[in-house]
Amino acid sequence: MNFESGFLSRLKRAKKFVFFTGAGISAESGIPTFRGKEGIWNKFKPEELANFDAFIKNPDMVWEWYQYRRKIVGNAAPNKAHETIVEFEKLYDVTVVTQNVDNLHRRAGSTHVYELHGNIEKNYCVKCRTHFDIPFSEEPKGVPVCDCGGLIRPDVVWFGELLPHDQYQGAEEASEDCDVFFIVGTSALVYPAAYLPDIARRAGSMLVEVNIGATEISDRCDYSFYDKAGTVLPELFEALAAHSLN
Ligand code: BJW
Ligand code: ZN
Repeated sequence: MNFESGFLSRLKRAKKFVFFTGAGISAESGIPTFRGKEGIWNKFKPEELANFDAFIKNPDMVWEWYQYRRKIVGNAAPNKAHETIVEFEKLYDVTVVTQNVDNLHRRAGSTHVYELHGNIEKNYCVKCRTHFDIPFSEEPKGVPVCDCGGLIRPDVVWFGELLPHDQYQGAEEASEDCDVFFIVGTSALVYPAAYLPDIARRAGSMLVEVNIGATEISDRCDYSFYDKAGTVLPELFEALAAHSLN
């Protein structure tokens, strides 16, 4: 991939990077995205599964769906895109803001990660809020139940639920104070996460999109690179290392 010299010079001079990521960055790890041709929501309807009412109405079915995804995530490993973001951390002040629940950024070694939509490795009781670690290797038959009688749910954010305040606040602050804001593998359709690129842009940051195709946000980006994140990010990192300022 060819990167303009002016673009590389701007990156080279920058200090603070935010990587705002979505399901597409984990696609090359074998984790399906939500929307689009290969998305899991072609097979399962979000309104039936990703909200609290659906869970209360049919907890076993929703748990079964998460068990299916827990298994995929448990068998997945970070890919080149996650790993390259860790490489960037050696040269820049990097904050990762992810909508993903798969924990792959931390597993790759990123140290500064905000998780806007929770973490599928964690669970809590809807009644007493006790947290439970249920290893991926465990496969409860039907929805697990707490000692207090409450149902145990995955610690993820469903439609109509608030994002974890500390995570969103941290993400907002990082977006307001960065030089370069990368948007990697997200359709940028889900709010309030999708406000962050505009917050960064208004604060003067350069927006750089990496996606296999154009999205909602493409028109507002300074640069868009249309290929797999596991291809673009390592190539960009290499080009940057080879680029000298004049
Ligand atoms: C690749 C690739 C490769 C593929 N390389 N790229 C306006 C303002 C504010 C809120 C709203 C609003 N309008 C509506 C709302 C409400 C709602 C919302 O946003 N709805 C929209 C759908 C319209 N938002 C909410 O309900 C949120 N809460 C909230 O607003 O609280 C306030 C409130 C409270 C009470 C009442 C009312 C308001 C919560 C949102 C929670 C989202 N949760 C999910 C599920 C998480 C749990 C789980 O995993 O099961 O989060 S939904 C799902 O979408 C998941 C994702 O994180 C999120 C974003 O998806 P993402 O990551 O963008 O994936 P895809 O599949 O859409 O895109 C993948 C991309 O990758 C594609 O572009 C591909 O091309 C690309 N790609 N391979 C590079 N190799
Ligand atoms: Zn309980």
